[in-house]
Amino acid sequence: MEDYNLDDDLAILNNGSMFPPKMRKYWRNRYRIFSKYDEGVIMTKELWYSVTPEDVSRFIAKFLRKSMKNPNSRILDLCCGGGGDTIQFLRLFSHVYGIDNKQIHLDCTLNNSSVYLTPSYIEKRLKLLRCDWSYSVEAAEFIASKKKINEEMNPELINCIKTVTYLIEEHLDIVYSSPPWGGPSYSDNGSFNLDDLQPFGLEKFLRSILPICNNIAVFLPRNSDLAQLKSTSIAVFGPNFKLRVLKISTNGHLKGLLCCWGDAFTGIALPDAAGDNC
Ligand code: MGP
Repeated sequence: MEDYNLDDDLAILNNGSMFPPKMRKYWRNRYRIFSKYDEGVIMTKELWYSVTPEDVSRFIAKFLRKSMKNPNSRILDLCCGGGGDTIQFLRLFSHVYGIDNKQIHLDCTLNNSSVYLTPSYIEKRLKLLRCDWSYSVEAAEFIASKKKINEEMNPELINCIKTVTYLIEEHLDIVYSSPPWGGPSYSDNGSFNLDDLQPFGLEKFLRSILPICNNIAVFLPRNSDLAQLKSTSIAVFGPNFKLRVLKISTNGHLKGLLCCWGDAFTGIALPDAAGDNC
């Protein structure tokens, strides 16, 4: 930790005294983020401000599981980060896939999952894939064109084509994502512009997921522009779009919006949240 570089979002940050002032709230909240934090959780600097707190991810996992009729449902955690959501999905879903563009984050997801669950349980249920999703639209177009991969193509594109092909064959039931919002300053300018999500704005992000699944749940900033959410839904799914928005609060404090597009989520009663504070 002596060489810790405060500018490096991918540096491991698990020492409270190293936290920059603006990030100390995350360190103070570490046991709300991971109740088993002291049992070996590992986080990068970027993960501290983007990971879903445990009570929120437990609620999200219960709601998504309730939305599925098939007991062997398959869920993809796209941009799985430090695994906060992946861990809760693993408890309730028999097949969980995690994608991130950074190997260090996949390593954190695997490590943090093993703090909560046994290695054999994780091995049976979890598949982690490193993939840069910013190539996914190009990858889907390539797959649709039925062209053959040429080894001179960009290696990240080739990897993404292989990943998307694999995901199509796995017949996913839900794709969930809590994508990067651009860091802690997301709430500085009043309403959040959904074009600022990464790796794509919301419209392109939803279109990038549709080739692999029709049920999509995205965790979005609490200050998201709701008019833009509606116009984006119409642009992608047409005027009869099915969108369910859950406002997720803990202790009366709004944390974010769980936005769910697809038939699976309509008419599903909310799970009992009393024990989860959501
Ligand atoms: P926050 O607003 O930074 O914290 O994030 P909090 O505790 O509400 O701060 P306060 O000062 O307003 O009291 C709220 C929640 O949003 C976090 O717990 C994360 O789950 C989520 N979150 C925050 N950021 C910056 C991101 C992000 O970039 N990506 C994703 N996916 N989630 C984020």
